[in-house]
Amino acid sequence: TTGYDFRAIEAAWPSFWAEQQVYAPVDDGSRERRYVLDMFPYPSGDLHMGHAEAFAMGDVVARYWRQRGYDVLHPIGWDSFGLPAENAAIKRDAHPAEWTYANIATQKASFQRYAISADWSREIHTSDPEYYRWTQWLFLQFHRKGLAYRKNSPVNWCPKDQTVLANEQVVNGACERCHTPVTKKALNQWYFKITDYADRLLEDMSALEGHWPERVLAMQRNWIGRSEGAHVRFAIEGAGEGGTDREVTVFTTRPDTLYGATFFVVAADAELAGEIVAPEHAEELAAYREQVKALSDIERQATDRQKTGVFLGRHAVNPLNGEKLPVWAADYVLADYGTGAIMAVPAHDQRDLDFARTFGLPVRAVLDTGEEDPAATGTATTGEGTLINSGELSGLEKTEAIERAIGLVEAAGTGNRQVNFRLRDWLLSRQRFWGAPIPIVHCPACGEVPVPEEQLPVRLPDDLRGEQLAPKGRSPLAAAEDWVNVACPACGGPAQRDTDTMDTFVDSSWYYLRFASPNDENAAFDLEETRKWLPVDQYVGGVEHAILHLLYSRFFTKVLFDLGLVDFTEPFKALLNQGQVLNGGRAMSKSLGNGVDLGEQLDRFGVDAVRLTMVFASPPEDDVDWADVSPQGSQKFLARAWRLAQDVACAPGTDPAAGDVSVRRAAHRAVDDAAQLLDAAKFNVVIAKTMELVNVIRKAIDSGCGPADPAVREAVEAVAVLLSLVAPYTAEDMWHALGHEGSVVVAGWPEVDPQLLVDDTVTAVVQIKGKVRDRLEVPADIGEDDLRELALGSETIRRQLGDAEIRKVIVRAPKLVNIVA
Ligand code: ANZ
Ligand code: ZN
Repeated sequence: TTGYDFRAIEAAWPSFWAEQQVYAPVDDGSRERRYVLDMFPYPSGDLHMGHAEAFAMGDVVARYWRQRGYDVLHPIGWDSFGLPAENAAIKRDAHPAEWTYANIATQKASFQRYAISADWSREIHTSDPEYYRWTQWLFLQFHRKGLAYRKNSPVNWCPKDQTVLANEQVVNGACERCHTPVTKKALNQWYFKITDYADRLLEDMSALEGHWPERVLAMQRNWIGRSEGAHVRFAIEGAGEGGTDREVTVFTTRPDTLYGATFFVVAADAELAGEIVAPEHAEELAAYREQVKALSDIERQATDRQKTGVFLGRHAVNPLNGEKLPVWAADYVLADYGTGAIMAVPAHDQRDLDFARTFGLPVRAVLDTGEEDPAATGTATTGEGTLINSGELSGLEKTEAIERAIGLVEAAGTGNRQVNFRLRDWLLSRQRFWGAPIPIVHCPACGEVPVPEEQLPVRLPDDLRGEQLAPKGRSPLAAAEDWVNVACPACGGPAQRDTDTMDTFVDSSWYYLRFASPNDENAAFDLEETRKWLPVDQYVGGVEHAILHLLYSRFFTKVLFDLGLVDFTEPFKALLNQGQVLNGGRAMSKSLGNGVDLGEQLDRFGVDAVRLTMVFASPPEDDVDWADVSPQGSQKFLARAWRLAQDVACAPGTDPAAGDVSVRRAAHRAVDDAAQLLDAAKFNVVIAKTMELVNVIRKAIDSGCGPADPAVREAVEAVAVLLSLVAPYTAEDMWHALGHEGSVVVAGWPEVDPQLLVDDTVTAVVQIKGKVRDRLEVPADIGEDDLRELALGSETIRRQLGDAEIRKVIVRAPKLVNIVA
């Protein structure tokens, strides 16, 4: 790496970039705008290898688009509310803000060293009152629309964090953050009505097809979980008031199997179970419910678990055939899916069959699928087939029977076609301190009263710290009496603030809009500014956000569209999921002791070498194994590229057209390939192409046309621009060594001469017995075999030869073929 001193280079350029304001959009309407966004970081400590990868990828896009002449918005900010800050504050007897803003200062310095081409003038913090004021304002708009509501229901409870969790935050039955098994707790909680948007969230995905990773779309589709079927109403005998019947609706995707229903199940924890149970079975149900409480939804639905349940002493009447089915309560039926009650068809549903076999309930096949009898095998039959034992449905194919059954119940007034979604409303309240307070006052006289907009923000008290923030099962805000007790905004009487704070996913559901007008004091975001910049053209972030953040943001955007606050319905046009950085094939972790410290890597190899390594290691969506890569190699390559610029520096440039044509071809080809590869997000291949070009130039300088050739200068300039996407310091240094005054950041993408992309060709002559019969355009470097094949395959030649026997073919590539027939 002779002469290449990355430390000196890193020291040389930051002030120049700051002076030139190269990363701020021009914003004068003279150019097409593009918005590139990396999922904003959580200020958990210092920058780590994961950030280094993700932000290197997003920066390639931002820097590339700038070179292509777009006006690029590439902002950055902080997702700065959340539990880690609060836990740290409890431990250190501090206020969460102290920890948070100290971390931000550290990380920001690292981001700047890492030379992310972000416009820092638009920096935002979700924990600033200037920001969360608008989070609260948005909550109030949702509330006004009936899209934010409170209900009492069993919710996911993390016993360690002592707070509720959204369904999306429960992973395999455990808290996604601390992995503690999640339990259920009945609580009065705030929800956003995302279920109202289930259909649109699903339908609008068609516009994302091809621009978002397919697996993310699949995960969202699955999470939304649209099922087509029917609601069918059963009468539960004697379960109504005064011994009358009570109607209970089930959701089924298989109304064709109505004749195969042999029992009826309600979710043990649904209120319904308690309401319909016969008095003599009530005690048994209560005991069973205690047992169910401790289980997670995942455990409850695990297929390998022994089925449990209790008979409720009631019977449900099948509306199609009048048959009486015993009613059970069981935990494999979930209270919050469908209607919380099912008709059980053990012959064709494995869960029902397992239950039937456990409790000796009858099994009746109603679809002949050609498979073996489920009652005998213990395996439910789920294939296609023809209906049997099913009255008027018998003889129909499954899909016809589904339609007919829906028709029958609809005609009888005992049911209807129904689409059901797995998606639940978004539980947004948290019993923790470090979040945006919910701007509602509870008044004994007026009920739920929104805090008037002009009183926003409802600020967090700043005198709570340390132990006072420790989780106690209710929000720490509840203990701040001065803060809690307020006059009711409606009647002026004594009232109390809502003491919960919002899920931090609320903060991140709209931050991409705030970047359009980050300092607006009169609005969450400015409609005109969002029109200019949004939707985001390229979003970059980890696949761990496939459901939570991305689904919530899509929901927010649709609500804001309906409120007339934005005029688009999808926030992110294109999404790139970068891979993870591994070490030795495993994710880096404390327990494995395989963590790699980013700062140390930067000190050793330099920023550019680390960035280049990240990008070169693999396609952006693949993982990078740090044990397999070579930052040293990257550094050597950068030194090699850098030396080219030093060699050319002393040779003043003239018209490149006068230069060596093979060097020119190589450069133009590389630039053209790079553009296509960048558009296809194959960043790693762009580096490979740049390396090839560097080799070509080095040869030309040392043993070809020499450093003074204008084609060499042109090619080295191309290298500097290509490198500016990944190695900003080195590229800037090269650019100035080449005699430029401005920044390489805005040098502009080199213009490609299409004529230089055409491969060299020559005309080959094909003779038959010495007479010229055809001429072929062939590559100048064609081999003998290829040329022979081309000649013999030519239409003209085949016609001329007819049936004549070929005795000999003489080939002199690339110019001559002589056929002796
Ligand atoms: C009768 C039936 C027969 C069913 C059959 C399936 C197969 P998806 O596709 O996920 O929407 N179900 C309904 N509500 C439920 C709940 N709360 N907890 C557990 N299971 C529930 O599944 C819909 C099917 O799951 C419904 O159709 C119902 O069982 C069951 F051969 O009804 B089916
Ligand atoms: Zn009041």
